[in-house]
Amino acid sequence: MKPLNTKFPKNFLWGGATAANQVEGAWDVDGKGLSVADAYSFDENLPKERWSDQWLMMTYEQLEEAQNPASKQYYPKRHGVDFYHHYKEDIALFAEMGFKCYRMSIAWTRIFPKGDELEPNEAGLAFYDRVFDELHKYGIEPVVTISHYEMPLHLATEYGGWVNRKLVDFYVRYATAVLSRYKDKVKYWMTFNEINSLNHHPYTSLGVVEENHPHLEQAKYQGAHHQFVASALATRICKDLNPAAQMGCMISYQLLVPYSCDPDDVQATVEKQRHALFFSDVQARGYYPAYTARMLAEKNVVLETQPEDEQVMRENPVDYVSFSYYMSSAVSAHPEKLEGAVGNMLTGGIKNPYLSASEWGWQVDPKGLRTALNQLYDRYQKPLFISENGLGAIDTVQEGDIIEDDYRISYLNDHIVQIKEAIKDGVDVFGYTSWGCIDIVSASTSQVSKRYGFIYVDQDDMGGGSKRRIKKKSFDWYKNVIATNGDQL
Ligand code: BGP
Repeated sequence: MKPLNTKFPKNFLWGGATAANQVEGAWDVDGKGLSVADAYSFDENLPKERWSDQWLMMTYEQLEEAQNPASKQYYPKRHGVDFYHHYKEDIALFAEMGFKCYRMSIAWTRIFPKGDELEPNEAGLAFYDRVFDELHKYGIEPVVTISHYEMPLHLATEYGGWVNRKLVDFYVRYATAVLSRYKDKVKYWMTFNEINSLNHHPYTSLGVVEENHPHLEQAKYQGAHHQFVASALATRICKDLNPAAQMGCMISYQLLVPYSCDPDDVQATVEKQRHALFFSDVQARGYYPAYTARMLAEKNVVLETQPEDEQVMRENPVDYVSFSYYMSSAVSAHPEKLEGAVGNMLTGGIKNPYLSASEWGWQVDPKGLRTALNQLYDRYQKPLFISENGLGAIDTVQEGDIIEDDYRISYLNDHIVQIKEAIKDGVDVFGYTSWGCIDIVSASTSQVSKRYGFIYVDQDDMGGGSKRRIKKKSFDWYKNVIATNGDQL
């Protein structure tokens, strides 16, 4: 029997997380092509409470316009916060906090600008060589997401995105290029970011433009099947190149709780949670779970598969399961009866009256993280990695560059306390990277003003500003958490 463990493991991977399209900027530098994230704007005239509902579905006209180099329309993500030119300074700040790891993604379009080229772009490969070397200079382990909402735009417009089976070949070509190039520099990989988020935004996840798919559910789950096959193939390549490397899957985990003890609410909750975990079920176990047939039949989806798919998936499950955790929400079987209780599109759930919410309506539930860790560990019996957790908030710079983000310290501290509880419960969790360790562009709202970082970046939502980096109060707080390995919370 495992002994009672009351502390974080000695080699616990404390760190922070970003994504290429949200942090790098340099959207058209050194041969990089346009990604779906580069052609993704936001409507700043939407009321603030709807900011999180801005996974805007691009139309083909907008996508065509975005590809026009003379495009005048503003795309916030193209700016990131210029990590591309500031990476040495930023990594030195991560090292000052004592990071053991840094979760990041490789921009597919720096390696294959359009996605269907035969040979990779050397300038792109060389950039990530420099980043990994800089991280290792400080003893920081890279944790790399191969695809994080930034697939080549050309694969969306020319091939229709992941619905097209050709995407498997293009992804495998890209994954092979980076897995072999960095096999001695990267030990921890993830195949796709939040592979289960296609229900929120098929465009950024699958390169699927809604207007072209009268049967959107079919497109989503056919695209997901192709991603499952691609993920299994990448896992096999990863292990062939370096048996010591670890390949993980990554899902968005939102704890769902029944709005009431009404059996209908309970069943609706179990079903919705299961459908979110369907994606990690497939990648962690290597096969379609028993409930798949009913789930797809109810969505009127019939998957097209190749004879070899089942064996490839079964032989190549991932080594670990990682997930993002921000919030929880309640589920009601009869939301129409709950006037005014419905959460925003991103949460999709019903507001839980026992919880507070962030300025973007994300309900804050630290104890839900302990529940999530136990649920996932019981389900998969595989090591877990928390690859995103953070509070998006409006930060204010006072006289003398003082930024008192005590609200962020409270949010993160409360969640880390619950990770420790889960460790006492016997859960094997080996790392935690808080989301947006430096202020970056928000995925759902495209704003920098939804700030997550320990490090403030002087940049506004339209890409203006000095890009100067400023340590917030949470910078030294997190430095101490890491230095004491989570003993002082
Ligand atoms: C997750 C994405 C991250 C990040 C995070 C915060 O879904 O994996 O890329 O964006 O959400 O959300 P947002 O940036 O929309 O505030």
